[in-house]
Amino acid sequence: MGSFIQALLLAVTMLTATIGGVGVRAQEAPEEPVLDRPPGVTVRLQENRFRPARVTVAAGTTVVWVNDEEDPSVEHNVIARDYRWASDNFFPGEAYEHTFDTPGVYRYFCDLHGGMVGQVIVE
Ligand SMILES: [Cu+2]
Repeated sequence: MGSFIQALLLAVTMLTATIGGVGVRAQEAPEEPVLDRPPGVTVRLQENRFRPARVTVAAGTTVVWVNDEEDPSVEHNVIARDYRWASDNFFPGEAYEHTFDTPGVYRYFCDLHGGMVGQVIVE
């Protein structure tokens, strides 16, 4: 029984260390996860705007939206105007991604901030 409890404690300790490690890394270098991703296009969410607000990409490209607000309490979301895809709300340091396989013009917005709109042109 003693060894079982020891094993359980060890597992909890390792899990806590893992969670703590992820949290620290995300706070110190919020852009790092983006750099680790396969080639794609990044749109930054800053000052309640999408930057750049319009990107043109090849079919099959993954677009990554990164909440880059300085105020850690400012959430955003990314919602297709036709509602075919949508993120949940996400905080600074977090990201949402969507892969565009079909050519066309894809308009989107953040429903938390009026006028926060953008578009992805897929060629
Ligand atoms: Cu927003």
